[in-house]
Amino acid sequence: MSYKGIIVTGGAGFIGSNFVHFVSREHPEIKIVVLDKLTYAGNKKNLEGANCELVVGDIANKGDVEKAYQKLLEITNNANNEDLAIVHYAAESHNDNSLRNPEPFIFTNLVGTYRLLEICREYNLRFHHISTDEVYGDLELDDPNKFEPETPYQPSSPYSSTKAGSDLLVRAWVRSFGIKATISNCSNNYGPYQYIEKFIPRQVTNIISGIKPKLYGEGKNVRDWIHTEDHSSAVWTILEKGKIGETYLIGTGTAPGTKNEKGGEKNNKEVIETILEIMGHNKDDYEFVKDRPGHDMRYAIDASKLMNELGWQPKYTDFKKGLQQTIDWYQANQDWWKSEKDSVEAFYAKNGQ
Ligand code: NAD
Ligand code: TDX
Repeated sequence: MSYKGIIVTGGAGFIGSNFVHFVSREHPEIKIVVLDKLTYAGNKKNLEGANCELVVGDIANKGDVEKAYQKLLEITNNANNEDLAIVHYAAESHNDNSLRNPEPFIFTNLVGTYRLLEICREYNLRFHHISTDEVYGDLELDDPNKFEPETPYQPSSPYSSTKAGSDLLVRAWVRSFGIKATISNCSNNYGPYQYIEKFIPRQVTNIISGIKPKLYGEGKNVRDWIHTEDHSSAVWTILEKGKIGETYLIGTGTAPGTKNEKGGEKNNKEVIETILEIMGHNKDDYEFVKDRPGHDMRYAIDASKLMNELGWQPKYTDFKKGLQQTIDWYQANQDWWKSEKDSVEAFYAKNGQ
């Protein structure tokens, strides 16, 4: 499948903007409209150098969604709807925020996804829904199983439950209305442009700012890290070769018992120690803070379906190298995050974190 134009929702956020840069670079002939509300997590600067049109608007607002579609028609010279797609990244994405105020999660993640599905239904547009491994709940540290597309949903937080709900809306719209949609559930991303509330950029910018990194609980929780560039190439592979109605898990690991079984799995303590080491500090120069309520213990993705059926492979298999590049980016782009640092830390401090 080839496309003449795509709408990328949430394209001014972390993963969405990395995807916009990926498509601009790898497929410059494709026209891109970014539909983004520019919440605290969205930043126009993330799109500098990318070839795209930004429509500032809310995915939960029918008029704003229609405006983005009209803009796409305009810049593709009225391409046929069969040649157009919506790639849906926009979300309220932070678990800690969802524990303090779930309301925006309901509007953006649920109502917003509904609005996009409806416009796809009206104009017969291809839809790809970006979701998360968190919909599957969590695993024990010693559980021999990993998440697979068929794993039952068991979300823990307001964030993950609204993402789970949005996935179910997509499945229902495929079955009931024949929407041409696919879903991907990806593990934890790292890389440039990630807002500094999230684990890795928070700790990197803490160290640069002379603040000790903060580890929730005992630091034993495991996340399955993937570089955002690999996430982008996986989404592109699904857009090109994915089967309508299917769910693909995106991660760097394969099935239990196979060679790449461990994928990007690392506990938070290991990640902090690696960051400190790369940045030339003592490995134990961090502090433990109050745990997150309902904190998921472990995520682990089996991405063999994507690898075997669609032939995708990750490129960033050396976590330390990817982390080094990410740290370099935050060091070189202090103007991008410095003005936000105090308010983000004040917010965490209020919560004992
Ligand atoms: P982010 O918070 O960095 O960016 C979200 C973007 O969506 C921002 O640009 C924001 O302005 C925009 N947005 C929010 N509400 C909107 C609305 N109502 N209308 C239009 N735009 C709106 O998020 P991220 O980390 O880049 O995550 C992107 C997607 O990937 C999300 O769907 C998330 O669930 C999913 N995901 C994230 C991870 C991860 O590790 N961060 C892993 C797996 C899946
Ligand atoms: O300061 C911190 N200290 C700490 O120990 C922060 C901010 C987090 N943590 C822990 C909590 C998690 O175990 O680090 C781990 C990662 O935390 P987050 O960056 O908040 O990510 P997580 O909750 O795992 O969710 C992320 O991955 C799945 C994204 O934020 C989601 O959008 C995505 O769906």
